[in-house]
Amino acid sequence: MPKPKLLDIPVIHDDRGSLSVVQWETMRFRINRVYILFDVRPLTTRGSHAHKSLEQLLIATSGSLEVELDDGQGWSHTFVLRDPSKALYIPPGFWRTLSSFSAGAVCLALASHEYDENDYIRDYDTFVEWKSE
Ligand code: T46
Repeated sequence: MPKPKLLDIPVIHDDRGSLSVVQWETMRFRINRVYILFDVRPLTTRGSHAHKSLEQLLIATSGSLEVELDDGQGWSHTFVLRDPSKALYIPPGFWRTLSSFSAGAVCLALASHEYDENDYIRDYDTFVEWKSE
């Protein structure tokens, strides 16, 4: 089973600034959807769900946020995203909680599938039960 991982995104620096590139060698899946979280209110928590099949990369393109991942079987870890040259890979089957968004934080999400509410598990007890099946 794939594990969550903070991946390095190649960055090209020159005297005009920096350009980070996500391409196939960074990806672990084909992108079918891109969405952006922005204008997040202070102290807001987002996520609080798991996906059955969806794989994603999350990148803080501006500001910072925390992403807590929980496998429903005793493992959890909080990743801090604050660098556009890092992408958090989230495999299927992890409960995610996004919090501590800084003012002006922008989170880019690259997703393996189109939006499908049937892929979400939004109740934690149901998630733990699903993981133990
Ligand atoms: C995830 C975290 C990191 C759509 O209609 N299309 C979309 O592509 C998405 C992502 C959402 N929606 C609708 C569904 C809800 O009515 O937008 C509303 C807010 O979605 P949600 O409450 O799921 O947003 P977050 O920020 O809690 O979660 C999102 C993603 O849904 C989720 O896959 O992993 O960001």
